[in-house]
Amino acid sequence: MSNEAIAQQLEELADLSDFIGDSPFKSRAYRQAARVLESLQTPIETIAEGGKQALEKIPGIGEAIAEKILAYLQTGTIPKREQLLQTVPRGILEVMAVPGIGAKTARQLYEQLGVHDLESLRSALLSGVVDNLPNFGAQKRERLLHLIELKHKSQRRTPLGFALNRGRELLQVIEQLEGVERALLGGSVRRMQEDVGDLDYLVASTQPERVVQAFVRLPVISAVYSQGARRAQAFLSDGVQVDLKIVPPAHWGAGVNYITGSKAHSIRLRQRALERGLKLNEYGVWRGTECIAAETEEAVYAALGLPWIPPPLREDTGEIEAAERGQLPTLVQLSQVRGDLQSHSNWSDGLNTLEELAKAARALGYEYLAITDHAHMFGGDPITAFEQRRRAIEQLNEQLGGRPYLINALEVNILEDGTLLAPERMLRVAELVLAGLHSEHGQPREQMTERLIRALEHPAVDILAHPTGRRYGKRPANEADWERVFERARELGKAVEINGYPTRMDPPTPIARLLVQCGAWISLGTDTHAVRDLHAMELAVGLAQRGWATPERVLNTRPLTELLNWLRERRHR
Ligand code: DGT
Ligand code: CA
Ligand code: CA
Ligand code: ZN
Repeated sequence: MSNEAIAQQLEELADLSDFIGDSPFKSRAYRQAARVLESLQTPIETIAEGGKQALEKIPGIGEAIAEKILAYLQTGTIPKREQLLQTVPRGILEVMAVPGIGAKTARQLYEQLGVHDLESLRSALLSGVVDNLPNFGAQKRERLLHLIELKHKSQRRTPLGFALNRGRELLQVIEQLEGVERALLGGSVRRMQEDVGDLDYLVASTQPERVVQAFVRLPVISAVYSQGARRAQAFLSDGVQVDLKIVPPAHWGAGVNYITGSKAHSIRLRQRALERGLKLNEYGVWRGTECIAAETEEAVYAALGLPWIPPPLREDTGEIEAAERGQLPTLVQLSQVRGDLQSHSNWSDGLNTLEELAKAARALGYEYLAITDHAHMFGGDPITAFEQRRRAIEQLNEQLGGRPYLINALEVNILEDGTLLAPERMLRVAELVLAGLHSEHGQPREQMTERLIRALEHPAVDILAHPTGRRYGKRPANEADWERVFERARELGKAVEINGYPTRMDPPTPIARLLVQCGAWISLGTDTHAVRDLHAMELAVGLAQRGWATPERVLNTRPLTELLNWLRERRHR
């Protein structure tokens, strides 16, 4: 229960009082108290330990509000708010939270048009029935419609690969704002979650209001949804939601920990603090009114008796227990990746030549790059074309001195029955073969399991590519008995891919975790179809980290000679 959460309940109580036409003095007092709480660093629970009198000593908090806070701390809600919600539809709260909709407008909308939540507000604005209301001009309708459409769009989730780029651009802009000492992009993006709801920024500043003012005026901000003394919520023009939160520089670490989440992880940390007679909030770890850790995340975790936990693990899926036992995994890092094991050139459906790919891989410092053109996309006589590509690769390897070494590889489709769509001769000549699903998705689980296992068992296959076949906005993950599939890969000494292509990110976190637990080799691939896609290795690594992967079983942390040995070993089996 954060100070901010109570502040929000008080705001809502003020809205509800206004809506039913209660005394404006009351709602003004609630709003004032909310602002005070928003800026209060000490956990309100700590102050409440001194009883009602202690709360009343806070400027802006009188007896009636002190009682409400105490009730909230005991029951998790303010009774008066609950009581009003018996007579007013709950959705009125979100209607009144729309900037520009006060009590009068909300009441008109409700009584005359039945607007009782954001969806019905959206319909009323779209259909134009609002024009019948007094004092509801076209300008007001357009302004609200713009806002509501952005809010509506913001419900969609964005693939990490896109959000990360947008988020970093905006981070640079925020860092330049007057009064900003430090800034960080937190939330699900920092945890490298495969898709993200919105962008969450933390800023360290001694002038929070100045930062909020500058932030809401940024040209990239299309609409501001709400703003407070140390926070703001706004939308970019395509409806991506941006949350900003500001803490004093000395409280940076606690703020970072808070903004990074996940909520489930934060809840566990708060519980842990309580068990130790401490409190954790966005400003620090507190013993009574004394803040004992705040400046760095390490200090916050240390105060709770834990080592620092890498953000991709912060999902309350065992990381706190592992940290407690000193058994956190040493996660694979991007800097350890020596090459990319999935890329497509213009010999199949890629945009770039072998040379362009090779040079881009060299610029990334790679030792090797697997050119995994689709076996069924070689034009003319496929065997001849494949042979031509082999020679082109050999020439380039000579020309570039093997930096990076281009691996003469293939990606082959797994057919409905688990056989491969490629001539045996191509499969024999290729140095490395990926097998992947590209058609007949959505088979029953048992059939899919057999199909994938059969493909893995083909002697030429080295790596099972993008195992679940999911694509954002296109199709969900296929179902299969993943433990069985991965176990078979492990027995055969083969690898399963973690694919970082922005719209794939395959397998999703829980299945990536199973893969790591099973102990099969893991291959990181970007599925590059244009040189810029090579940067998606960062996403593949992030997903591997979310699966708790350590470098030992990640194939492409191996030097080239070891990788080639690995390939030859299985060829000779
Ligand atoms: P998303 O945006 O749905 O992809 O997921 P997150 O994890 O970014 O969630 P979001 O944006 O709602 O919140 C960002 C961070 O702020 C979250 O990871 C933890 C923190 N946070 C937000 N609301 C609460 C809350 O009610 N309690 C606590 N403890 N932390 C919160
Ligand atoms: Ca977020
Ligand atoms: Ca957020
Ligand atoms: Zn392709």
